[in-house]
Amino acid sequence: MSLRLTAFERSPDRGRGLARDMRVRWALEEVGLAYEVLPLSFDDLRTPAHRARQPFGQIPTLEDDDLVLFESGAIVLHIAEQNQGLLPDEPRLRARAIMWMFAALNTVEPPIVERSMALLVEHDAPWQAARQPLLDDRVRRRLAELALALGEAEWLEAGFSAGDLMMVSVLQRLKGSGLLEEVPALSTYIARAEARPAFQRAFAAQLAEFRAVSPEA
Ligand code: GTB
Repeated sequence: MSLRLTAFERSPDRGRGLARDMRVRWALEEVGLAYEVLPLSFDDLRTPAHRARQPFGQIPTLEDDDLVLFESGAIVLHIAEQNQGLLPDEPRLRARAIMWMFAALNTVEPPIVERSMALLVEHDAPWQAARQPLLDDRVRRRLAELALALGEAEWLEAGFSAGDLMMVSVLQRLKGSGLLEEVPALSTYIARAEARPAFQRAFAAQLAEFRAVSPEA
């Protein structure tokens, strides 16, 4: 089996592991699969060769022998379904874990991405100052609801699953915003996930790749 992942050649996050290849690396490490990385520049993303892998010209993609997948959620689900360790075997428990993957991608990630895009690309817009508190509150609401669902538990369901992997990956984009710090239960949840050896290995790998092309960093 040969696995090849596409990632930014120079991630704009400068090795903070916030781009969506990180969740795939983490999943691969959790199940113990080796993979190679194809680093792509922003120009490479627009080439026909990459569009054939990813019609929207984005990373990540995963080539699993002759199977080509895009969409980080679909890729992590594929890894979790084909290997032991990220989804329970029992069908109803498995469905619950997959449900949390969808919740992360469809319910929690959109307000987080909208908020960070507003800060990144709309910061000079005349409406930005009035809109920002609204975007912050939308994120706050989701964080409070998620913290309530998590309660005192370590993970969203009985054991760590692809649902937690995806949820934590989505929440990490809020680091430094101050919003996570308002919800200590979620900060602890993220720290617990980041302490996993598989996360540590994935994080170190992407950081080493970034440093190799940006020695000044
Ligand atoms: N829904 C797709 C998926 O989940 O795979 C979304 C993929 C996506 O948004 N990819 C981004 C991309 O390729 C990189 S991850 N963008 C290039 C383009 O569209 O031209 C998003 C991202 C980028 C940078 C940071 N950062 O620097 O903190 C965080 C997240």
